[in-house]
Formats: sequence, structure tokens, C-alpha cells
Amino acid sequence: MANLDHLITEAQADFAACDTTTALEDAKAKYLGKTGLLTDALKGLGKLSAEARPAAGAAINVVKKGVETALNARRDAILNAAQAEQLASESLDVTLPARAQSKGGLHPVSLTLQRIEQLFHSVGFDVATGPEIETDFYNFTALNIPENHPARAMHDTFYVDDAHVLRTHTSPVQVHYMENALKQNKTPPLKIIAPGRVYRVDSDATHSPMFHQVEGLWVDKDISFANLKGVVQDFLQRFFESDDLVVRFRPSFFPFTEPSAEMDMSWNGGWLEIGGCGMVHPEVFKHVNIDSEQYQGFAFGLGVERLAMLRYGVNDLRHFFNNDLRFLSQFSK
Ligand code: 2U9
Repeated sequence: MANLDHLITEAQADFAACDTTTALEDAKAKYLGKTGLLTDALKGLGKLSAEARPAAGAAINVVKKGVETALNARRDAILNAAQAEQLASESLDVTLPARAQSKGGLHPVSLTLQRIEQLFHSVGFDVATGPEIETDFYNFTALNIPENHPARAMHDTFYVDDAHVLRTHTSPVQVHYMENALKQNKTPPLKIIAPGRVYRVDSDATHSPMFHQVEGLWVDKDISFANLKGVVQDFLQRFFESDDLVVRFRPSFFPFTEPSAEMDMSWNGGWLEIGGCGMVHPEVFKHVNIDSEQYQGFAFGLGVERLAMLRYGVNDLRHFFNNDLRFLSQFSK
């Protein structure tokens, strides 16, 4: 049988001339394909004598291995070259600075609520919360708001259905609180603030359909208007960091308090209305089974956005709800 050793060098030369794996596979066929030179040689073994066959077969296999080695080496070389070229064309500049991550912060109304809660907590008030969808009973009836009162009308209150409203004040929270206290045999003193979102059909530069209130309630045996004035004035002095801030009352009317008053605070040489207050109406105590002969209490309400506007010098309520980062980012530290 003819010596086939030269095929290795020939194959190496053929393979070296190939630049792509497709071309390489075509070149391979000449040696290792179905009718390739080495395949034919192997087929020819059958014609040899049984003695000559093993040595001839071994010789062909050595050549076949050599060709396969040359093929694999060239394939690796082609693939490596292609990868190197791709890497070079897709190179990333990892030194390019990333987009800066801006730090989030609390909304000015949240910051104000936190400050209010902290100040009242420091003088012994617990913070109570409740649902924003209320029944007619908790939002109106229990608070002595009569059937025909304008606050109950659709043009002032958002109705969820016939029996449920979006709460128009946080007062229902105090009603729930007093009811639950009694159920747990907890007797006054009851001393809480109720901060949270409330809803009214109202929208202009000074009114938003959703806003925040904080209401206070202190029930005990001998709580008076004098305690109310002390608590509110102390709170406002600390909130606005002004020791000479004073509070005055003007007689007013609310269904849930009697007597009732509007509260003003001194501000830049004049007076500024800041909320309402009064002694809890005996009818309200009756609804939660507190004996108004034995106990009395004061309640007050403050608008949180108003407190925030005054503290931060914001001139339009709507800034709080527009979600403009140029405004909001001024409040994050
Ligand atoms: C119970 C009994 C009485 C809470 C009160 C006011 C007066 C008041 C306003 C302030 C500014 C609402 O946000 S505002 O527009 N609030 O004038 N609120 S007395 O009286 C209560 C609360 C709960 C059980």
C-alpha cells in the first residue's frame, strides 16, 4: 500500500489556506469525507491479506490522526481569531462614569407629621390611626352631626356608597379609640392624637380634595379649656421654635364640641387662624358610653399642610401634590 504520510503536510497546507470554518469543513471532505482519501484507504484494507492488514491499518490511522489534529488546530485558530476580532469591535469603556443615583427623601408633609407626632408624644399623647373609608355612623352620627347638616351633602363629601364615605376628618379615629378603650375596661385619662389623610369635595389654591389633619383628644375627670390652651400653645411654640408665640381663642360652633372656638396664633405682629377646638360634646360621649357627668375632655383640629406651609414658607398648597422634584428635593437632607 502506498505511503500516505505526505497527506498530513498537504492537509496542513490546505487547512492553513482556509479563513472560515465553512471553508475548513469543505477542505476536510477531501481527506475525511465519505469519499475522502483516508476513507478510501481504509476501505481498501479489505483487499489486503490478513497478515498485511493490521500494519497497513495502523499506518492509515496514524495519518488520519495527524490530519484530524491539523484540522482541530486550524478550527481553534479560526474561532479564536473571530472572537478576538469581535471583542476588539465591541470594546466597552468601563471608565465612563455611571449616571448618578439620587438619594430619596421624605415628603415635606411626612416630615411635618413626624415632627407633630414626636412633639405630642413627648407630652404623653399616644398616636392613634384608623381607616380612611368610614361608615356614616363614625364620620357623622357619633360626632353629633345631624342628618340635615350640609357637611353630609354630596357636594362636600365623597361617598363610596350609600353607607360609606371617605372620612372628612380624623375624628372617627377618636370615636373608635374611645369605644375600644371601654371594651378593654380602660378608663380615662385617654390622651391621643389622630394624624392622617382626610377628603373633602374642594379644590383651589388653598384647598385640596385630599389633605392631612391632626386632631387631639384628652379625656379625664377635670380637663378644661385652660389645659387645651396650654397644650396647643406649648405645641405651637415648639413646632415653630418660638418661645413668645401665643394662642388666642375666638368663640365658634362645631356640632361635636361645646363650647367651641377657633384658634389663632400670633404671627409677624398679627394673628393667623390655625385650627379649631372645644370641649367634647356630651352627645359624642353618649355614643361611646362615656359618662359625661364624670368625665370631660377637650378636642382640637389642625391642618397639617397649613403647618407645613408656615414652617417652610411655601405659598401655594398645590406644590405639595404636584410631585415636582425641583420642589420636593429641597426637603431631603
Ligand atoms: C371627637 C370629638 C371632637 C375635633 C375638632 C376642630 C374643632 C377643627 C379643623 C382644623 C383645621 C379641621 O383641618 S381643618 O380644616 N378642625 O376646627 N376639630 S374640634 O373635635 C373632635 C374630634 C373627635 C371624638
